[in-house]
Amino acid sequence: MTFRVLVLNGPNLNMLGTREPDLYGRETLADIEKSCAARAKVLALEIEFRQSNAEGEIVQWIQGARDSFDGIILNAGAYTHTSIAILDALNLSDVPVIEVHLSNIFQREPFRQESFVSRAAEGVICGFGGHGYQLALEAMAQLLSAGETA
Ligand code: CA2
Repeated sequence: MTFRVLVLNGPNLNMLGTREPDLYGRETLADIEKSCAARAKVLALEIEFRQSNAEGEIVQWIQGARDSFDGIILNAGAYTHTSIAILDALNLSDVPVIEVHLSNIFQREPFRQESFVSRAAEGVICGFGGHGYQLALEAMAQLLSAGETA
């Protein structure tokens, strides 16, 4: 069975690779998408990779995931720390969620150390830059195949 995973990226992540390389690395979001596609192939996952700066669009994508995807990997950007709407959508989605951040949010400002997304996530991967997405794909593959046999 091939599992389908939706990889969602929130506001400003389309700017990756242009500024603040010390914090977020030099990879662009397109680079991260490419390495995710390669990793997904090895893991026999089908992925769809999307980015939006709009909270409502992210909510709609999460709502739609229920019917079309088996899991969600989410870097909600700054909405991580503010959006109850995204948290509610994740709770309604009925699929496993893995939260990813490029930076180690726990080493940063106090307001970044709070995550609404974490309340709905199976786990959180942060601080490994773009490689964190690949770690999340591995964790998701394992989670979904374990669920299949349980
Ligand atoms: O570490 C992460 O992945 C974050 O989700 C990134 C968000 C930030 O608001 C979260 O607290 C942690 C910000 C993404 C901003 O991306 C930029 C890309 C290039 C230049 C500047 C910012």
